[in-house]
Amino acid sequence: MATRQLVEVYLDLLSQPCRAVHILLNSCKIPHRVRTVALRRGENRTPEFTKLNPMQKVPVMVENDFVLTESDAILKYLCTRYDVPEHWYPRQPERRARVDEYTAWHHTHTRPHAAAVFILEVLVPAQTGSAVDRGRLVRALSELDETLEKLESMFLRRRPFLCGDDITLADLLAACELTQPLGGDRDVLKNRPQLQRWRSRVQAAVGESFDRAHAVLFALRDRRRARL
Ligand SMILES: N[C@@H](CCC(=O)N[C@@H](CS)C(=O)NCC(=O)O)C(=O)O
Repeated sequence: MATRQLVEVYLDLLSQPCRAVHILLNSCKIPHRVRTVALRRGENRTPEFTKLNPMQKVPVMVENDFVLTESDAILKYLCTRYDVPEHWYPRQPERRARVDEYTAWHHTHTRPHAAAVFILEVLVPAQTGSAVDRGRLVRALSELDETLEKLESMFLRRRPFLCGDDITLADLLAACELTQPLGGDRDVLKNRPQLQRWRSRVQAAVGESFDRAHAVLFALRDRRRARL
C-alpha cells in the first residue's frame, strides 16, 4: 500500500485564505510542511508554481500526487481527510449545509468587500506610490458595512459562531478576512460589539495559532504606526 506523504501547503501569510488554512493545520495539529510563496516577489508566477496552480494563486495543497487549490476546498478536504474534531466541518447534513452556505456567500461578500479596503488603503499605495483614493475607499467601506450587517443578522444572529454553537471552518475564513484591514491599522469591527465578541471567541478557540498566522500582518501594521 502506498504511504501517505506529509501534506505540503504553499502559502503567503499576508494572504487571508492562506492564514485560514495555516490556522486549521496548526490548531488541529495536522502534520504538514509549509512552502512559502512570497507574492510580493512574484514567486507565484514562476514556471514551477504555475505548473502546480495555473491560476498562480495561493493557497495550494499537495498530498502525494494530489494537488488542490482554493482555500474552501482545501479546508474541507483537510477536515474530511484528517482526524480533526467534528465541529470544524460537521458530518450531520443540515449542520454541514450551514457551513457550505456561509462559505459560498463568503467568496462573494466578506472576501471581496474586506479585501477591497486593504487593497485600497495598503496595497495600491505601496505598489504605485500614490495616495489613498478616498472616494473609492469610502465606497468600499460602505459595501463592507452592508456585508457586516448581514453577517450579524443572517449568520451570527445570537449564536456564538457563524454556523452555530461551535467554531467551524467558516469562522476561520471570515475572521482572517476581517482581520486583513488591520494591516492598514483599520479595525473594521470597531463599531460592531457583537462581531468583536465573535472575533474574540474565534481567537480563544484556536489559541496561539491565530497570532502565529497573523504575525506578518501585525508587523506590517506596527511598521505603519511607527512611520506616523
Ligand atoms: N478563491 C481563492 C483565492 C486565492 C487568492 O486570491 N489568493 C491571492 C492571495 S489572497 C493570490 O494568490 N494572489 C496572487 C495573484 O493574484 O497574483 C481561495 O480562496 O483560495
